[in-house]
Amino acid sequence: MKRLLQLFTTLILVNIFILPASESQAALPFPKGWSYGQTITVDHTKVAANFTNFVILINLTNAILKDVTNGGHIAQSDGGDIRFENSSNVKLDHEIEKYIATNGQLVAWVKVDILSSNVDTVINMYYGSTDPNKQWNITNTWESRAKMVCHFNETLGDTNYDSTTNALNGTIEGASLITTGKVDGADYFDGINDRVNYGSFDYFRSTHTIEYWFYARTPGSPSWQSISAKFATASSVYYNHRIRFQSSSSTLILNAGSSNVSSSLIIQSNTWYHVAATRTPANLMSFYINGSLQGTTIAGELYATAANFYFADVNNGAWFRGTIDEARLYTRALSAAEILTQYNNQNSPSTFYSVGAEQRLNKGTFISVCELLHQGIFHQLLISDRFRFTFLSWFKSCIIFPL
Ligand SMILES: [Ca+2]
Ligand SMILES: [Ca+2]
Repeated sequence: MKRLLQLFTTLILVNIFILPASESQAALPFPKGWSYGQTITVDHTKVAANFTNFVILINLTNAILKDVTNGGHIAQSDGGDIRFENSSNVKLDHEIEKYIATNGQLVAWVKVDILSSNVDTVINMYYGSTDPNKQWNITNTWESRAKMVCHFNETLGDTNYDSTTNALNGTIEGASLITTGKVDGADYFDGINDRVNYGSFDYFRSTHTIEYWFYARTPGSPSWQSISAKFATASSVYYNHRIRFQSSSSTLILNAGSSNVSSSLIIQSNTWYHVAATRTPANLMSFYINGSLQGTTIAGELYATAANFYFADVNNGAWFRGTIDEARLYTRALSAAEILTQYNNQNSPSTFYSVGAEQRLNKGTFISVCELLHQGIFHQLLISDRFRFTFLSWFKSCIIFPL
């Protein structure tokens, strides 16, 4: 043993050499185990206020985001190794709405811990990991006051699934699942007898926000179309909630009990619009289209009702002809700035952020600090400039560093 240590000591630093780095320098602070990454830089001019835990849409298609079996760099065929971090290496929760391994399409919702309206916010997307765990965390992506987040991304079945823990799923009654929505797929309604039924939940009589995208189709009949509605049983109240498209006057109208607000914006057919209605604790209703306030009113008195909430119908009439996508319901009133920022992001993801060139993990420049030939086996203790230590017991000609 003494002889061995002597030999070991003698050989320390005798033969220092530097192995060439196999990849170019990478500026990204890679988490351990991930090999590829890109920066995503949010344009602060598209962000209307400073936010915490703001969920942004990332919508990318890039051949490098195919999975490895299709020639790309994603390790898992469902995109499970895709990981988002802020610039301080704090993991960000996200939901993958869609990932196609064969063409590299990614639709993801990422909860950004700090989103600034003063400076651009940089988040990092990593992939190509040997970690078998799924990196997404769907339920943590959405805040507790989000009571329904339906992406309308289903391609089979008769259910629109809610991504929140509230599980407020919609039952599709006749509507068609189509692949061309505002964000990924959507539901198409024929204006005759198609709808989605969410049951008789009771969120409209207190503080809330409802928001979604819609696309009215020609011909514009019937002339009064309910895009979203919950009927009220008291005849003097009419609707606990309704957003209706009046195709004859190209307006959108929000009903809350006996109160209503009309859009100032002209609503065209065959065009996507984002609509949002909020109710504050003081019962102030605000009505937004494309992030722009259309008007306000004080909500009329509403009564408990067992009527169901529908998209595209109210009480078996005034059917909506068109498409609905990305619907959400919150038990808080989103601010005007939040609604505008969501609109900016979802309406044009590619101008909301810019994506940097792919970076590959720099596995470091390795320096052999200790070498030892013992019983015919060549040993090395190595240090890399990334401060990771590796001990190799291998033949010199076979030095490879799969960090
Ligand atoms: Ca969708
Ligand atoms: Ca039908």
